[in-house]
Amino acid sequence: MTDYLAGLRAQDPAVAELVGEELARQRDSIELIASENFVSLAVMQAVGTPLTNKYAEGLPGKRYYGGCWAVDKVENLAIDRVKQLFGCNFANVQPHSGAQANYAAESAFAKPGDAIMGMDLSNGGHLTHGSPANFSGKLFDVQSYGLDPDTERINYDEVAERAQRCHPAVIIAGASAYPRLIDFERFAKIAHDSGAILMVDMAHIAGIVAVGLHPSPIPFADVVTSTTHKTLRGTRGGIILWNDPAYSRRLNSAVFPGSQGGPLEHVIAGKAVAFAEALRPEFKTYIGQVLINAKALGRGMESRGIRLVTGGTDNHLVLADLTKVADGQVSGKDAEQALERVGITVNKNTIPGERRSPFVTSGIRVGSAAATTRGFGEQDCERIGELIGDVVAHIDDERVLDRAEAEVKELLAPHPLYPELG
Ligand code: DSN
Repeated sequence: MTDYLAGLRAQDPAVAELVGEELARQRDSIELIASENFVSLAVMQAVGTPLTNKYAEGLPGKRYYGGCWAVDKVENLAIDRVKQLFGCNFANVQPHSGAQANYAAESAFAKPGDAIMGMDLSNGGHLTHGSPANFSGKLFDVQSYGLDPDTERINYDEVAERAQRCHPAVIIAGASAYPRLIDFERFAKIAHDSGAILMVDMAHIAGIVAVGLHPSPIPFADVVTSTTHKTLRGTRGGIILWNDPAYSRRLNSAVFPGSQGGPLEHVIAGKAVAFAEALRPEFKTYIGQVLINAKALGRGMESRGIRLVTGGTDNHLVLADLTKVADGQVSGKDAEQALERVGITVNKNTIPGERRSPFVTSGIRVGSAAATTRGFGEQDCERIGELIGDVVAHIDDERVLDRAEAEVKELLAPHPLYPELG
C-alpha cells in the first residue's frame, strides 16, 4: 500500500505526525459539518505538485512573469471545465477562498459607503454578507434581511420592500445555514427593480446546482461566487462566475491586483480535477444521495423530538433547534461537544430568533455531503439522526454516550476513508 506521507515522515516527522493525527480524526468520526467534504485522491495529488512553485500574477496569456506557459494551460483547463459545469460565459478560478471571491465581487460593484443587502449572519447568512466583524460590514452600509419568523424562510416581499427603501448597490442571495431552495429568479427581479446588482453566493449548494438538483442562479445573477470544497467536493478555494462581458474587466481586476497577488496554481489544478469529476454522471448520483441522506438525518432527529428549522430540508443540510431538548438546557455548544465525544462532528449554529450568543447558540447544523462521499446510505443516516437525538437529550449520561460511541464505530467500519493512504 502507498505510504503517501513517506517522504514527509522522513524529513519532518513532527508535521507528518500531525497530518496523521488529522487523518485519524477524519477516519474515526462521522463528519457532518455541512460545509465539509472529502476530496478524491486525484484532487489531493494535484494540489501537492510543483505547480506550488510558480508565480503567475495576471491571467492566462497576460502574466507579469515569464515561464507561465504550463500553468496557463492548467488555469485555462480549470476555467473551461467550470464554465461547462455551470453553463456560464466567464469564470475566474483564482480566488483563494469563498471570502476572497466575495470580497472581489462586492468590491467590483459597490464603493465603500454604498449599501449592500445580504442575509443576516444569525439567520443563516455568511460573515462576508455584511457582518460588522468582517470587511463587508466595515466597508459598506449593511442593510441585512432576515427570515420570516413564522415560516423561517426568506420573505421575498419583505426583501423587495427593503431593497426599494435602501437602494443597495448589491443584493446578496445565498446562505450558510438555510435548508430550503432559494428563488434566484425572484431575487434578480428584486435586485434589478431596485437598481442593484444581484450577487449569488452559492458556496453551500454549488454541487447541487452543478447537477441541476437546485435551480441555477447563473441565468439570473449578475455575478455568482462559490467555494469549491463543500457539496462541489473539490479542494479548498473560491471561484467567480458571470455571463456579461461588460463585467469581465472589473471582476478580474478585483481579484488581481485588487485583492490578491499570485494565484495558487497547484490549488487551481486541484479545482480543475474536481470540476472534471463533477461533470461525470456519477456525481449526479452522488448528489441525489446527498439530498436523500440529509432528509434521513432530519427524520432520525425528528423521531427523537428535535425540531427542524423550517420543518425539513431541500438541500444537503438540516438545522436542528435544540430549545425543546432537555427543557432548553442543552445549547448548540453542549451538543457539539457531546457529539464530538461519541465521534460525530457537527457545528453549533444560531437558529432564527436566536437568544444565545454565536459562541453558544441554540442549534446545530448537520450536513450530509461528507458522510455520503464516505458511503453512508439513507438507513445509516436515519440511524445517525436518531443517535444525535439520543446524545443531545442525555449529554451527561456516560452510559448513553458510551453506547452511541460504540455504535458510531460500527457504522464507520464498512466505510474506510482513504484506504489508499495506508
Ligand atoms: N461557509 C462557512 C460554513 O458554512 O461553514 C464557513 O465560512
